[in-house]
Amino acid sequence: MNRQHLIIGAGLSGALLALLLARRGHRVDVFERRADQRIKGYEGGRSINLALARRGLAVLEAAGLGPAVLERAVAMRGRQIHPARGPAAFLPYSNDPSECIWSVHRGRLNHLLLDAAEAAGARIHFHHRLGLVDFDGRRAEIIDERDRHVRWIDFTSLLGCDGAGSALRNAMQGHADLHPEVQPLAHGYKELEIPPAAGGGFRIAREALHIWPRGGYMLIALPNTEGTFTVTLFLPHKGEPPCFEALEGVAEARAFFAGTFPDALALMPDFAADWTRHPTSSLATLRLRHWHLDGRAVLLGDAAHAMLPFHGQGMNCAFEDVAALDRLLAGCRDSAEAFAAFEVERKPNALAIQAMAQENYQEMRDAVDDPAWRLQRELELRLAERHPERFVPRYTLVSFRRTPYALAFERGAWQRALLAEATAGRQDLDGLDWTTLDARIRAELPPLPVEPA
Ligand code: FAD
Ligand code: 8RB
Repeated sequence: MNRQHLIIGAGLSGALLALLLARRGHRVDVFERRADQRIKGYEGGRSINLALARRGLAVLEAAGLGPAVLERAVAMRGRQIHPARGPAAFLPYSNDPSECIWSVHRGRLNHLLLDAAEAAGARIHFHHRLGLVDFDGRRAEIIDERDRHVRWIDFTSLLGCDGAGSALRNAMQGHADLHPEVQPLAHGYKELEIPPAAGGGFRIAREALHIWPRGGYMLIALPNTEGTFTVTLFLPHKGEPPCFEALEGVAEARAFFAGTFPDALALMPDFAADWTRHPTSSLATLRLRHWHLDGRAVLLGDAAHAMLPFHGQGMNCAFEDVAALDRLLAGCRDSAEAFAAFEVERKPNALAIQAMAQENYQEMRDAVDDPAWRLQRELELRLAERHPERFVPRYTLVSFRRTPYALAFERGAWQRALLAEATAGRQDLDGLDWTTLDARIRAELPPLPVEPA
């Protein structure tokens, strides 16, 4: 059957989906609004990195790209906490050295995916933007961004990989109500950079995700292979200072950093230039009731479920979406059936990771200083040792396992309630009733399936 699937967007999910569908022998055309970044260089030369977790890596490995991706990745084995006062502290994510998240270069990862997709036969049309869609006639308006030339292209189905501002989603919404719900975060973000040390090399610990938690806001830094760190400040847009509105001038921004993140400021010689050049951007969670229009169009990745960044799972979730859609398209009778099954499978998981991403902001920016929180972590570790197949910390389920997000969320909620209850009013774990705790865990948490390495 000559199915004409048009993929909209050649970002992370579009490029990977093109690769998988082309390998299955589909004719694949991808339309990407932007220029081919392999020619011009990414983000104006800026190093933007992403945290790749087990579930995202598993999809890349299945596509045969594991070694190429990991070759230039930096392992992040824990949080390096930089408190307001006192020395930095390293909190490992796991006792198992294979359990780490990987900092990967967005541009390089996208190059790799595009090269592989083209090698598999996909045709990627850069400078081509989706405009209007005639869903009844199954024709899509594709606009050449260079000369505004417009073509109408016939399709069997449109696969929406066009990101948080999805044009396909807007077109679908004009045809049938998807019931979109946008939940903006009152905090925005700005990116900065720590350059390499004078003789090359890293100016702060290399194999860590750095966090400067400050209660109402935070600064983070992820390592790049070249010795640089991409730094992100998360802060309220407006209101009681500190907020972005009160830091419009670079002098105010520098004074704020000098008072709040003096150690980080000392590592950023280009602070003033970065602060003025890089925009302050917004964050939001997007939920849709419907992800597809029968067999004619489907949304995946950020287009379907943009999320907050605080669990580092947007790309990982998008890659899982791609793997699921590829499997369902191959296994179902037609695209209507595949898209419906895709939505049923993925929507509960997207909702769960969106909720967990929201929660993890609180956790990153202040919980680390709280003695009650630390006692719960201590108990969590002890219970995980006693029941390695049952009591697995939620962070581990999300980042180092492929447990469906919805199940991680559910088990995490149960575990957290137990931790809170068992440590309530306590200073330490002395005299805990381990027998009862063990019994409750055995009764309520079935063993998790063993995952392939
Ligand atoms: P995108 O990768 O955004 O791709 C969308 C593509 O569609 C783009 O190439 C765009 O040009 C194209 N497009 C848009 N409109 C049109 C149109 N009308 N016609 C044609 N093409 C169009 N996730 C993680 O898992 N870990 C992280 O650490 C992490 N860090 C992040 C850091 C930053 C600064 C940001 C912004 C995001 C981060 N994310 C991270 C989230 C992750 O980048 C996204 O979830 C992921 O890229 C989603 O993939 P996507 O394919 O849906 O969208
Ligand atoms: N999008 C990340 C984590 C969790 C780390 C932990 C958090 C920046 C935009 Cl904020 C953040 C994590 O709990 O210890 N893993 O990976 C990545 C994160 O931010 C990325 C760099 C980011 N994502 C818009 C900005």
